[in-house]
Amino acid sequence: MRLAEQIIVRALDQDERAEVQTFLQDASHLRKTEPEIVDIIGELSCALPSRLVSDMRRFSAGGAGLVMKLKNIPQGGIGDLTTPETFGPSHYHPSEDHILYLALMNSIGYPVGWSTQQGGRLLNDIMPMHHRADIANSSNGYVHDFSFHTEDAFHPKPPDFFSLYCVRRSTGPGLTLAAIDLDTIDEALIAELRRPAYQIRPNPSQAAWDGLFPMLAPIVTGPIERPTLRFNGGNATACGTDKEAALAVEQLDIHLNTNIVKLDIEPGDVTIVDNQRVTHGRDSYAPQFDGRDRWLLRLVTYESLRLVWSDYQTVANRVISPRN
Ligand SMILES: O=C(O)CCC(=O)C(=O)O
Ligand SMILES: [Fe+2]
Repeated sequence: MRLAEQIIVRALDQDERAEVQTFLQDASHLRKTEPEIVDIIGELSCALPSRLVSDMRRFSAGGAGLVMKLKNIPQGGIGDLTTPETFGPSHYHPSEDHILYLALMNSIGYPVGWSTQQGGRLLNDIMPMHHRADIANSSNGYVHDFSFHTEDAFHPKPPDFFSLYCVRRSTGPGLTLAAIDLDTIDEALIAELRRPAYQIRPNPSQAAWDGLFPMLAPIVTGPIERPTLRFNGGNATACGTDKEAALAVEQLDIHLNTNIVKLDIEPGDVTIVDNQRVTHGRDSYAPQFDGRDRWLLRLVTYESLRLVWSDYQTVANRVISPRN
C-alpha cells in the first residue's frame, strides 16, 4: 500500500473541540516549568477527549496507518505570538498550547528531549533563523532542501514517533514524507540495505553525538512486509570501499524521492509520524522575517524509555545526554 493511503486524518468534532477549549483554559493558569509539567502530564492527559485518545492509541499500536494528522484543534494564545527568531530558554513556562501538545503526545508514549539540542527542551522550535540560513539538514536553515531522514537516526534506538505541531504557516512549505513502497522497490536493494554496512551520523543540530556510535548498522530491519528504516539522507554513508552499499544509499534516496507525499498543515494541526517506517524532509523556502514566518513545534516520543538506557548516555527528566 502506498504511503498516501496510510495517512489517517482525524478531525476533532464540536464536542471534542469544546473539551479541548476547557483543557486550554485550565492549562493557561499553570505556572510551571517544563519538567514540572511532565511530572503531572499523566493527570492532565485524563482531561483529553477520550475517543480521540483511543484513536491515537490504535494508531500508535500499529493497527491503523503510518501517519496520523489531528485537525481542527483549537489554538490558545500561541497563535498571537510572533514567530521567534532565537531559541527560547530551557527553563520556561510552557503555554497552554505547549501543554496540550505534550499531553496529546504523552498519551502514546514518553516525550523526550536531547541535552545537545535546544538546551534539552522537550518542545523544540522549528523556524527560520538568519544565521543558520545556509546550514543544510537543519530545522532552522531554509536555503537548502532538508534530505529525507528518520528523526535522530544517528541513535541506535531512535524515537518511535516524530511529531510536529503547526503554530503557523503563512509562508513556507508543508510537510514532505516518504516511505518504502513495497510494490516498486527492488528486492535486491532491500537486501543490500539490510546489511550492517552503514554509518548513520547526526545532522548539524545533533553534532555533539558524532562518533559516539561508531558501529556499522543496517538501514532496513524488520519483517519483509513491514520493513523498518533508520536513515539519514544527508549523513548516511557506506563504509570505506563498499561500493554496493554506497549505491544502495543513492538508490534508496531516489526511491524515497519518487514516493513523496506532500502534507498540507494549518495552525493547530498535529502530525504524528511513525519514525520507524516513514522518513520526512522539507523543501527550501524564503522567509520574510516579519514575525509571521512558518513556526512549528517538534516533539519525539519513545514507547519505552528502557530503549534508551545504555552505556553511552544518561537519561534524567526525560532528557537524553551523552555520557562523558
Ligand atoms: O521543517 C520541517 O518540516 C521538518 C524539519 C525536520 O525535519 C526536523 O525538525 O526534524
Ligand atoms: Fe527531522
